[in-house]
Parts: sequence; C-alpha cells; structure tokens
Amino acid sequence: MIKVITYGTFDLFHYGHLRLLERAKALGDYLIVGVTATDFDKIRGKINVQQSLEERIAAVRETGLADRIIVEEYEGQKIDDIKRYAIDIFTVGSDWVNYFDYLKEYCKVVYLPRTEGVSSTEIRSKAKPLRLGMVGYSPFLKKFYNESQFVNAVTVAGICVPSPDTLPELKENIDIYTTEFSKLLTNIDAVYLHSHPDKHFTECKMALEQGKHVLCESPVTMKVEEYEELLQLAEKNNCILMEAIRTAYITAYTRMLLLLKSGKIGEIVAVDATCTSLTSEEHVGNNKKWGALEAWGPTTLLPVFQILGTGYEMINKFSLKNKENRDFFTKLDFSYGKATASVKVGTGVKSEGELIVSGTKGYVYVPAPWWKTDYFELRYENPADNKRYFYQLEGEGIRYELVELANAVRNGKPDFYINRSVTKGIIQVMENSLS
Ligand code: C2G
Repeated sequence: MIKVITYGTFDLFHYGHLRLLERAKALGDYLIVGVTATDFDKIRGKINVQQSLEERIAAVRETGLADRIIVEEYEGQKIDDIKRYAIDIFTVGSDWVNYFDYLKEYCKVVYLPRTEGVSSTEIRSKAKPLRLGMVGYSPFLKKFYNESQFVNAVTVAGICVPSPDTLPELKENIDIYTTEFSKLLTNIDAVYLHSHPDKHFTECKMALEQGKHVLCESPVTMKVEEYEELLQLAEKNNCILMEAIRTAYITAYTRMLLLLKSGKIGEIVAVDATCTSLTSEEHVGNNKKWGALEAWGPTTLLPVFQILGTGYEMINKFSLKNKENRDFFTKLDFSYGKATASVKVGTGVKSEGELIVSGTKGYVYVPAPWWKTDYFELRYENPADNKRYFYQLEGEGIRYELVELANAVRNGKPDFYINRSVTKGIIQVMENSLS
C-alpha cells in the first residue's frame, strides 16, 4: 500500500484544493491530509485565515478523498508524521517547489502543478474589506497603518488628525484626510480611536449613532455608565464596540493565560504587572499627554482582571503627579481575599516591565516588555522542572487585533479576547482613581 501525505490550510475550500487532493490521492492507495491549526498558521504569518480549524477539516472530509485527517500544529511536524505513518510520498502544490526538498531524506517528494486562477487570498479579497478610519494625534498611527497592510480584510480609508501637517506621509494613501471627525465618518465602516481618553466617549457615541463599528483604545470611556450607554447603542445599531488592548491578541500572552487556567502553577496568589515608558510618543492626545494610569493602566490591569477577576475587595493607590496635575507614576494594590495584585505604571519613571504571576506550585515569569512578548517561562522550586515557551510575534499584536475586529464585524458578534467585565473593571479603576 502506497501511503501519501499532504498538508494545507484549506481556508474557503475551492477547486484548486480539490484538484490537489484528487491528484495526491491518485499518487497512491492511502491519503493522509494535514490541516494546519489556526495558531500554527498565525505563527507562520498566515493571519488572514477566516475559517476555524473545524470548518476547514470538515471541508476536506466532505471531499471523501482523505483516508485520515490530522492537524499540523508545529514547525517540523511533517518529519514526525512521515515517520509515524510510514509515508511513501509527500506531495504539495508547485508553489512550494524546492521548499520541502529536505523531506527527500524520508520519502519521495512530489510537487503537483498548482491550479491557476484561484486562491483563498483572492476569494478573501473579493469580499469587500472593512473600510477603517483612524483617529489619533501621534506617530503611533503610522505604526497602526503599517500593520493594517498585513490584514486582507481591512483597508484604512481615512484618518482624522488635529492639523493638516500631522502624518502627511499617510495623506496620499487614503481617501479621507481630515481634521473633522464627522467628515471622517462619511465613507468608512469602522473607526479606530487613538485619541485622548477624555474624547473617547463622544467619538464612540457619534460613530455608533451613525452605525459605524468601533475599535477604541482603552480606557474606552472614563465612566462605567458611559460605557453601558455605548454598549446599548452598539446593540441597537448592530455595531461592534471593541476595546483595543493589543496584548490580549498576542499568542504567547493568550497561551500563558490558558496554562494558568489549567492549574500549571497551582492556585494563583498574586499578579504583579509593570509598564513604564519615558517617551510616551504613542500616548499624546490633541497635544494633551495621557497620564500614566490612562496610558498604561489598561494594559497592566488586563492580566490582573483576566486572571483574578474584577471582584477585588479593596484597592490602594499611590500616585505621583506633575505640575499639570497628571499622574506620571501610579501604583495600585488590590486585595482579593485569597489573592493580591499590584500594578505599577509610569510615563516618566523607568522600572522593570515584567509580569509575574505567583502560584502555590510555581510562577509565571514574562520578561520586559511583557505586554508585547513572544516568550514566557513557567518556573518551579526545582529549576529542572522549568518550562520555556516561545511563540513567534509580528507587530506587537496590532495586526491580530485588526483581524479580530474584521472577524467580529463579519460574524456580527464581539470577539472573545477581552470580556466586557474586564473592560468595565478597567473603566471602574479609571473612574475611581482619576476622579
Ligand atoms: N493549491 C493549489 N492550487 C491553488 C491553491 C492551492 O494546488 N490554486 C494547493 C497548495 O499548493 C497546497 C494546497 O492546495 O498544496 C493547500 O493550499 P493552502 O490551503 O493555501 O495551504 P498552504 O499553506 O499552501 O499549504 O506546510 C505546507 C503548507 O501548509 C501547504
């Protein structure tokens, strides 16, 4: 019996995939198809996959051509699989010619001519991309614009800046370049708000009233009741209101949370998060700088509330303010009864930007800058038990955040990365601490 194996993402299954599987099957008597796991695709740069792994496996199964379907989850798995299943022939489309020649050491390698004229990317791009407007007053928007170029499902159609000479390098790339927020809303489907937090509520409200989806930097509002009002408005107008904390969309961060929740370090006793920056180029709003808590509070509170919840019993605050009465260093301590948390934020103070989660069996260590990490460790009493995790990261999480915004709009329901209770918890802290 000649055993053949092939691999693919098989997103939005089309006849190019079908023809590949038919010819792969014809190479032997038994065909194994490896379908790539979503995270594996994300790590290898394929971030625009629209269908879930389950949907993509189902599409392959429906062809009736696969005698066995497996999931491809890690770099190098092909070698393991060829040995594990005693494969005679590895095959893949000719767009990969030579790329898998290293497998010739283990089995025959056949590159099948790719079917011209169809691809998942083309099918995806036929679907109208989400026209995104950006609002902000800082060079950070340029980074955000550059990241959007990696996301098929989104196109930046407009930008609202405080004065015509802000970010002129973006002017020729987009349709609407304006200093008026209302004008920006005319020809877009969604808006990304990186304006100063004290403008978020009015801008979110205006966008939602006009049926525009919103991706808003955190804190989304400075009062919980304002956020509740926005949620109702979003519901009423079938719009997505999404909080932009890009850390939440980073693979290493999300995997770290899953390991914690599976009890890998025992009961969680403490969460300690620090974020500081001297130059807050990204936190400038209409010439008004963000305070430390506004700039870094949401990021540091994200793991605290995602790990321990928002039901803390007490909060203590230590804050240093400058002559404009804006906090440049703030330390918050939370007590939860059986656990505690502390966050340190600074926009004029430097500290070690690490995240440490303490548990009864061990602890998680995420080195600085933990909020855009591709790496973390599980550490135990016996260092021989320590485990290290690395997940490729491109672009600090912004492009993944944009992919999730497009998915949320297409699916008509908010993404699941940041629970609304966490968003409310963050706003509650802002309201209590900054009032
Ligand atoms: N394919 C094809 N003709 C097309 C499109 C795709 O023959 N018009 C082939 C590809 O060459 C590949 C398979 O169909 O062999 C699945 O394609 P994708 O889903 O795009 O996945 P890809 O990432 O190309 O799969 O590690 C190996 C890769 O995962 C191969």
